[in-house]
Amino acid sequence: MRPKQVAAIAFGSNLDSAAGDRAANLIHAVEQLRTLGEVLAVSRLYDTAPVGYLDQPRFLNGAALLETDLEPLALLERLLAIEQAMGRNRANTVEKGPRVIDLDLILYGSLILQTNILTLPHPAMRERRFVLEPLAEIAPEMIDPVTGSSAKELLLALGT
Ligand code: PH2
Ligand code: MG
Ligand code: MG
Repeated sequence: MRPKQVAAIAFGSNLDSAAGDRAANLIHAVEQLRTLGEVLAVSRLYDTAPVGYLDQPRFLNGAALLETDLEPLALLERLLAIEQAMGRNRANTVEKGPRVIDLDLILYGSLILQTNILTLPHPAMRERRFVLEPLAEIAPEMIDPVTGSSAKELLLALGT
């Protein structure tokens, strides 16, 4: 059996849901993460301008560290199940568009993985301040195994 691993999960919301506003959605999602292992750290919540698809409301973003027994693909399935249970519907939505909850698996220990359904580290993590800022807050020394840079270094590389 693989020993427990520490996964970094980035989360975001820019729509209200049955659970409430963006902050309520993120708090609810973090409570659900606690069913998947031990949540070691949770960042503060960052109000961010939308990136990629611009014609949508501002996001609230954050990150958590989860120590878990789950294998990466099993963890991904559980994250998608939490999204669905919170009312996220992937079928009829714009790619990179508004969503009640987005839970992205960013890092899984030092694992490098490339499959049709999951790429680790998350391929966009290095360009996304809304991922790196909360990650560097809770895990500044966590290493991106592809570049060998820490979260703090990746954030600094984005500039001001
Ligand atoms: N997520 C996206 C697209 N754009 N922008 C911000 N600020 N925060 C997000 O979480 C985000 C985004 C697709 O996952
Ligand atoms: Mg996602
Ligand atoms: Mg995302």
